[in-house]
Amino acid sequence: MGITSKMIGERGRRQADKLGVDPGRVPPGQYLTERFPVLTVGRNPKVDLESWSLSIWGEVENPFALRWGELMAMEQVTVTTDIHCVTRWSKLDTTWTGVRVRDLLARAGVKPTGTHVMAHSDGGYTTNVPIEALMADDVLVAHTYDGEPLEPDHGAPLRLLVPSRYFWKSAKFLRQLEVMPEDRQGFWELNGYHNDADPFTEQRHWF
Ligand SMILES: Nc1nc2c(c(=O)[nH]1)N[C@H]1C(S)=C(S)[C@@H](COP(=O)(O)O)O[C@H]1N2
Ligand SMILES: [Mo]
Repeated sequence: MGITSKMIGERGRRQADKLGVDPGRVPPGQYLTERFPVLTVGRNPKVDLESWSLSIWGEVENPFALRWGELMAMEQVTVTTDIHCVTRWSKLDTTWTGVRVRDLLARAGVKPTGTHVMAHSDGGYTTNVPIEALMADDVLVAHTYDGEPLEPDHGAPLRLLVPSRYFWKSAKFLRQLEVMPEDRQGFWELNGYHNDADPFTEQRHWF
């Protein structure tokens, strides 16, 4: 008999038990890792912070682009949260610093017609998230992990962090947040991953 999702999930819960943390924090079919695996389609982009910008556009009243210094001048928050990758690793208590996506969207003024956001990365990676999911306290555009600037492999200089969804929704090398009037699928969503990606109900794949 092969390794099943249930067996892996039980491993994750046993690990949590051992660590003295609530096993309910480990979604079904996940195991805990202390490492920080790297999953990137293609190469890391070469980034020049002088010409770098983050654009918020689409169904908004005031589209804008922030240069690096302007982003850093916004309110910075640090969150500690768990992350879950569809390849079955979860990492507890990861600490990130950046700007709340909620604040960026408020500054842009989302029109009533805006329902979803497409995150666009340097290099063409995309992923879609409902606006509602981006309003949470722990959803950031993050530039710092564990007190250190993001490493290139983890998305430097800036990545999206959406802890409530499988980690492919947390686009690395983030450059644009496009507010959309309807849902549209991103890179992995078009390639068979689930549109919604809730780890706790194992929304891994469409089929
Ligand atoms: N731009 C970009 N962002 C991306 C990816 C990617 O290939 N390109 N991979 C996603 C996937 S599938 C995962 S699991 C996480 C991995 O983040 P990590 O490499 O920092 O662990 O990044 C997500 N964000
Ligand atoms: Mo992933």
